[in-house]
Amino acid sequence: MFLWGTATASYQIEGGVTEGGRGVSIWDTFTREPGRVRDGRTGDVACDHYHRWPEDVALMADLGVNSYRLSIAWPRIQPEGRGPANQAGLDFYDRLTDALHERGILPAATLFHWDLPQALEDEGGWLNRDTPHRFAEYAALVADRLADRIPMWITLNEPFVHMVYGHALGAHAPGRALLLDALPVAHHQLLGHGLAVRALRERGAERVLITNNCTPVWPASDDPADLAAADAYDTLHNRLFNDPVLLGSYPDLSAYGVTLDCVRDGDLDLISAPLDGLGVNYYNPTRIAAPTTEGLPFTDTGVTGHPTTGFGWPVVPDGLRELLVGLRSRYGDALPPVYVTENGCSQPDLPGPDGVVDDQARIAYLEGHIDALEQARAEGVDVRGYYVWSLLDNFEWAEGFTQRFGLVHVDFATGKRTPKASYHWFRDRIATGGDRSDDANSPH
Ligand code: PNW
Repeated sequence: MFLWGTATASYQIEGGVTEGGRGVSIWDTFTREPGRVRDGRTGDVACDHYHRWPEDVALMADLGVNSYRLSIAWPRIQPEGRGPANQAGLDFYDRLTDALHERGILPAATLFHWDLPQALEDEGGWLNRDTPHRFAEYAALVADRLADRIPMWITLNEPFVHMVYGHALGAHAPGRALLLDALPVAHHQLLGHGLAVRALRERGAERVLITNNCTPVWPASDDPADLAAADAYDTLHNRLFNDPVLLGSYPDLSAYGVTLDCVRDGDLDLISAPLDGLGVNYYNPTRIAAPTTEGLPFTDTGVTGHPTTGFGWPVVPDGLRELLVGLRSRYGDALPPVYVTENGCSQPDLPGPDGVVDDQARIAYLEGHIDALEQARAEGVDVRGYYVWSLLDNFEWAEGFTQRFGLVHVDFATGKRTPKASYHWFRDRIATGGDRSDDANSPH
């Protein structure tokens, strides 16, 4: 069964940050620091999904999706990042899981979508080699309760973005600006992934994945300096996170004057344990030229000549086909089935006078990308799922509530949900072209 779904993340939708015994996460801390988030906004309430989840499950049931990618908030399970499970936290996800099953929606749970318990950050966070072990302990607690009913697990969401935005540039929590000194955050997240895979397997988890943010890299020209820069960018963005998981080795970084000193014997064996799928988040391609600033081996020139989203990101549907076909040719038989675990766009969608949100640009975006995915499948890539980012307009990290990615409009003053035109479009697409059972690809 091909999985058609929507994706969200705990801190972006839940709110209820002091309820059910939840501890403090790095995003609670970060959003309270002046100047970090647009308009000084926080995820304290967000979409109030912590209280309104039955309504959100009903929205998904009406949409006709057969899967939902949610994330579990680590500080709800271990408020201090270690120790026994907080039962109230597990109870929340337990109820949600059962409600999804009642509506025929398979839960796909991400264990880490960037909301680290603050107590662990205080001990160095992902710069500390102990954190991967804490992560595996947390994964075990969640799996002990839910592995019998959650058929698909994603260890990490976009370790690249968490490393770069959170630790190299400081635009996301925890707000560290270490530039290339952030590299241990890559390895420690991946080690955490490997240890969590083992913990999940020991508890009978059915399907286990990691989700990487991937981008096709376009050199700005055929000039050897531009080609070398594009190769460097591809190495840091894509290969640094896919190679160790799929091939059991890191790409060579020595040309950029950096080494991963924190890798120890046995780490890569854990990190490369076989997976049931690779989660891929795709938003846009990247155009790269020779470096113009000291310290970085490339310059991101921006892709021009395409429509742009509300975020200003270029809309290049064929980039998804290029990415998927490229993964297949780079990794060959080492590439497990692929799930597109996020794809979507922000638009400044507001209800018209009639209350309708007529987001034609999102419909065009989704249609183009789903067509590109079908094309990649026709070219032989084993793709088994597609999740729209996002079900709901939500807290878009450093941009606060200014970037709306939802199929469903949320009025953040009242919490009111209004399905957009794209919601109705996606429902029709799933109902007609979508929910094909193709037995050759069925995991059961
Ligand atoms: C992803 N970039 O983040 C995340 O998984 C989501 O939580 C987020 O809401 C969504 O994409 C939209 O931004 C990204 O700048 C953040 O390349 C930044 C980038 C890519 C993905």
